[in-house]
Amino acid sequence: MKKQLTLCIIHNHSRVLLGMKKRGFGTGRWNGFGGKVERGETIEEATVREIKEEAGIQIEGKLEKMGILDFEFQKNPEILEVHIFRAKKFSGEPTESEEMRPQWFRVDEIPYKEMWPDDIYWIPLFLKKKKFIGKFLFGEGDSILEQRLEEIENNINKIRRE
Ligand code: 95L
Repeated sequence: MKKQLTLCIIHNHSRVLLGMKKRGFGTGRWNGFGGKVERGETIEEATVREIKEEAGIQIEGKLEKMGILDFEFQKNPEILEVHIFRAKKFSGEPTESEEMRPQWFRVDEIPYKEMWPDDIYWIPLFLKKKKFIGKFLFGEGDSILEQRLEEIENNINKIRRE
């Protein structure tokens, strides 16, 4: 059984908005904004809700679906299916929450060393507006044991995945 999660990065011109995770899973890393999809909610609705909760901003305009990545941890049989979105327009001012401290980064100064180790592989595709699917298996200390990442053509929803 897979658990569905969302991940949204605001990407506007030469900057991206990331958040320093202050508690829970991934504490101490710069993350995108997101979380669990709740019952009765679409993946897009969850994406909008989570970024409002975590960064205090309202997505305006379109959410662009960029990829789906499956994450598996050796110690946990549950696979996380993470739906990755790009948004450009928003209203409000990014504000620190109990969970996240938002900060803008220039796209050529993304702090990969303080991020999840898979980010260095797929964020460059994301920034080039390429769509992708993949899978990462993490071992001890979040080392990457296996990885698959492929760029795909449009229409992400029509791609059948194993
Ligand atoms: N910007 N990237 C993330 O926020 C990110 C990247 N990789 C992950 C891998 C496993 C996981 F559980 C979470 C993330 C994650 N939040």
